[in-house]
Amino acid sequence: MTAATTELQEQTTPTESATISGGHLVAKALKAEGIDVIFTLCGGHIIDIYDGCIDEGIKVIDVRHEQVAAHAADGYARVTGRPGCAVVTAGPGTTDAVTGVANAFRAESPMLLIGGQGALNQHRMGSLQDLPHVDIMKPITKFSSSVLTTERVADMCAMAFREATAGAPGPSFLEIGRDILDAHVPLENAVLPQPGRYRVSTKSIGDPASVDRLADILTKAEKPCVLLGSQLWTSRGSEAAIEFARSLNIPVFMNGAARGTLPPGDPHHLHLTRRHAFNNADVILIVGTPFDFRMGYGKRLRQEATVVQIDMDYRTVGKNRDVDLGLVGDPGAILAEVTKAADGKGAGGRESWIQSLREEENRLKEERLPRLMREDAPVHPLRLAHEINEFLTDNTMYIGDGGDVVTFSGGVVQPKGPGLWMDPGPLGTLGVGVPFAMAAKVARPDREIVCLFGDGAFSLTGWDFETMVRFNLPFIGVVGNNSYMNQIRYGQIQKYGEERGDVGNKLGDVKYDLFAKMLGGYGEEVREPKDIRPALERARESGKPSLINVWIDQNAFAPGTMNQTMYK
Ligand SMILES: Cc1ncc(C[n+]2csc(CCOP(=O)(O)OP(=O)(O)O)c2C)c(N)n1
Ligand SMILES: [Mg+2]
Repeated sequence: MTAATTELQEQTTPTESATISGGHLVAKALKAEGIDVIFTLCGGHIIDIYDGCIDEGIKVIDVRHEQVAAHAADGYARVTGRPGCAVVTAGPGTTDAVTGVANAFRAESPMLLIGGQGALNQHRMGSLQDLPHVDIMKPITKFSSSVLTTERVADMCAMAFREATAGAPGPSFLEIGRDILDAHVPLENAVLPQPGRYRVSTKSIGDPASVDRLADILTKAEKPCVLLGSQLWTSRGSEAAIEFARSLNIPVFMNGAARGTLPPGDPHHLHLTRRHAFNNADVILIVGTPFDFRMGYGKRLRQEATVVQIDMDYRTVGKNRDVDLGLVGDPGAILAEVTKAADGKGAGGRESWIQSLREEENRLKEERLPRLMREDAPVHPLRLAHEINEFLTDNTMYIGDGGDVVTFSGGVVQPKGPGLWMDPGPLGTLGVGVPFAMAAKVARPDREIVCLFGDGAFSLTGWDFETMVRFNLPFIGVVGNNSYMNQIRYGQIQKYGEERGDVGNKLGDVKYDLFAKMLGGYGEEVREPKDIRPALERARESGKPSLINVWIDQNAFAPGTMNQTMYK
């Protein structure tokens, strides 16, 4: 045998090829999306994903309830603009996460929930924690599927992310069996979609003719107004919206995640006069928010007004209310395009309209001021909201999680910039506060987080305050404590009278400040309005997760609650 043949033989001798497990393929797929943290509660089915996360440098935040993991993934998506990911075990782990996924579904927030499942060779045999997860998740996701081979784990994750992020975003669900995660396959057999190459931007401006028509409608309008909704933030269209409002000289109202697009004090920022504007405008532009209950299903708009709707989802446009023009696409991109199309067409002559709204706004503010400044104890919820509003900095994210106490705050608290407001969205889920604070602080450690809780809402997911302590995630929590589920109690009193009003809604007089201290955080109790601000300052200085327990008036009910038709 010559030296040459020996060398050839050595080259062709099969060497052991590199292998990779399903759990590690999950981690690679998350990395490809730029995801740097997962929220999870452990279970034997899913531990190989953790092992993969170690290799890929993905942080594992383990929480105390899967609902929290799912809400945190939703919150992470809202803050970062990248999809969030929660990993939960089979059976109860997955069902516990249902509420978080449902919330993301109604809020159009892109997240991936990965749930465990028994091994394929025990399919339908009654393995531990076996449930039809995919069927359970189907109605509350954009995409819900099992993963049936280890080779395609990353490919299926890419598919799930494509569905979650394209068009109007939303959650995806993947069920991955224990054996699929554990098995090792040759690396070259694994399908590994490359970062940035398996999905594309759907930032479209829709029909260009509609853009021109909208520019035309707006330049000719005498009394136009625009409502910016949550999709504006989803599409990161804040700058486009500001430019649009200024160059077309249009008064702006904001709701949901779009709050803060224009800061308070901006000449085009309006807040209290929305109903007045909707009753009097000649053109009403609705951007990225559906005609749902928050909009009176579209019925609270002046009948004669020209109504235009922009939305990422074609199914939302014209739903519940006819529109004169609808545009489907990316709200930010469309507003930028409309601004361009309107350039030079002139948009003057509406000073008196804006002036009249401003005067009405000031009148309503003046009228409300004494209520914001009330000195009574227990504290009036409006005074609490006012103190919080005064406390916010340009870099404070405000999160609301509760019933009436949060409804009160909606009229008072004004975030100082885009992306600084979080609420559950149209599912109205209590319990998002701690998980949203967790996600926001993990994603943006430089940012201050203030979260206002109802005492009822806090109780749902409050144990994860401990997770905030364990991971050193400081935030300033305020519990508006009325020892009731007051928003519901109000309706019961109205319907059944005082004596029957307290059934099923009375809570204990819980000292949440002590709860915070017990778990290693900062806590204080406040009874007098004048003590709120100093307590907030001390919580800020503590640098710890904190809860300020503020005893508030049990008999103050929010006008929003009083107006709800279900109680009329
Ligand atoms: C998960 C969930 N359960 C129940 C409800 C119904 N609900 C709406 S407001 C409310 C009361 C909330 O009480 P609290 O947080 O203490 O706020 P308060 O109204 O007392 O200010 C309830 C139970 C809900 N929205 N979400
Ligand atoms: Mg309460």
